[in-house]
Amino acid sequence: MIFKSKYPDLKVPQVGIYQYITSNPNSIPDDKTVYIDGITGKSYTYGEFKHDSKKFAAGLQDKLGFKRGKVTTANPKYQATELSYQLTNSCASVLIVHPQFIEAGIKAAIKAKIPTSKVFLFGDKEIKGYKPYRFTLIGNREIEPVSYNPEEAKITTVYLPFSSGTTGKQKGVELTHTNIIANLEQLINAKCNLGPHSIIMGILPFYHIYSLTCILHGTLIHGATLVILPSFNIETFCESIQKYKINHIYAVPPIILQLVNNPVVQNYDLSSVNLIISGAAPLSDELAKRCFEMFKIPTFQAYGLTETSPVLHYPDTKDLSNAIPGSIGLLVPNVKAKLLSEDGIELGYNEPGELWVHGPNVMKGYLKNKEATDSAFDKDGFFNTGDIATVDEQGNFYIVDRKKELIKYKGFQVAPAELEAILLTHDAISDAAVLGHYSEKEATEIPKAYVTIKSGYKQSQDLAAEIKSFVDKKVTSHKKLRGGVYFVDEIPKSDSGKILRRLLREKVKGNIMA
Ligand code: 4UW
Repeated sequence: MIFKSKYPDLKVPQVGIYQYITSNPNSIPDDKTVYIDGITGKSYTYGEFKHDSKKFAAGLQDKLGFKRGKVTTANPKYQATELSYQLTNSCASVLIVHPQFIEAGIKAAIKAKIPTSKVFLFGDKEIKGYKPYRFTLIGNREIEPVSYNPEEAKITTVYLPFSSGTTGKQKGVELTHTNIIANLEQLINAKCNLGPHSIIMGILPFYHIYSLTCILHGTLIHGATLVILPSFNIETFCESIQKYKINHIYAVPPIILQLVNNPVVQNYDLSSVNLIISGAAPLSDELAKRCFEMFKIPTFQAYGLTETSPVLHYPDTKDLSNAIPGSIGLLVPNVKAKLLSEDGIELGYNEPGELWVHGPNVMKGYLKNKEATDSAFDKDGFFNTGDIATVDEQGNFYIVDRKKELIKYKGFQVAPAELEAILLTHDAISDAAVLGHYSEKEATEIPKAYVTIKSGYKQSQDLAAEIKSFVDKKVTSHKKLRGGVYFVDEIPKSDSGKILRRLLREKVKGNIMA
């Protein structure tokens, strides 16, 4: 059967994202604080933000000839090869990089044929001849936004985040103005309970869709204030909550684990927080309940994917008596879902099946990848999430398993295919597969490699360690083979050469040599 959202259908505004954000019904005063740097305390008002972004837009237009088109956000910690892949794939012509990662940025830009004159820095210092974008790309006029008619808003890509989908390497996900606006409207109308009173924690990386939509755009559309921290450290995290009276936290499960387990948390007053929403990876019921017991902070989950802008399910946070720990909540407005058995049969209540969804927040497609786009959708336009879910009679969904290849390390995507391709370039390896294993200790999955080796090589702990370091040097931190490298006799494959991951998982249970 098809499950429909319990909320009334919405009419999604068919405009550009700028017009949508600036039409904020909360009519935010220009002198209200929008961003606070949690470390230095430096703050920006809505007025300054509006003014600066219009001047930046003018700079992009006047100095670089930018036209309407695409923006891709990348993980600042990427190694050069990972970044150049994304730059090339997205046809990027300009790179703005954090000074801390300038070396990888320059190498990647050269590989992707971006001239060094088009590489700029965040911050306000010139380094090795590379100039801060704030001094070079800021125009001396404010430009008015490009306006989009409804048809243009629907088909024009506004963001291009990357995701591996159900299989293979990372792909550019084309999200349109309408996709993002629909998702913000869906979030508002799914009773997310944010507003001008909200002081939101900004700890999750902005290049990832969770943060990009829910936190960055969510702050603006609700007229809220966002406290930004550069990276997670439990003390700074708690100190910022106490100092800025943060009341809304968007988190991932390992952050909640730290809150619950780290004794330093007891030194801080967290009483301003009235809600924690966790997403991007499964949060155990026990952890959510412990967090509530210890701090009296209601802790619930939401769910979605890069390809769905991202929010598909959200708990009723206006009336928490309707929200169920362990559930990802209700379908947001305008979303339909179906759960399919292995044989493609539509299932009913309380029957686990693969979750397919349909809604205005679902991506246009994968950039320059018709094959992957076609296989992500069925003939009725439903998109395959690759997750296994159930739904109860009240409409609460639960994620019970994941069918697709993806591994989530602390909410970050790790595509097994990418690590397998690197493993296969090692001299000793004849075949390889990477699986995710859940670590209770860290409340996250960790990637583990299984390899077969060529004749002439001997299985040993030294070789396993050497292979691990060979891969770890080539990838950003969250993709490291934290689970180690193990030798197996064979990687099980289907006739078409696809790795049979479930079978491998069964086979390696208690039967591996490292
Ligand atoms: N439980 C179990 C969950 C959950 C989950 C995601 O990197 P991506 O493409 O995207 C994200 C999006 C996170 C997100 C979306 C909407 C939302 O409201 C929210 O919290 C406020 C967070 O991570 O990875 C998508 C994949 O991540 C897994 C699942 O496998 C999904 O296909 N995932 N949320 N609550 N698993």
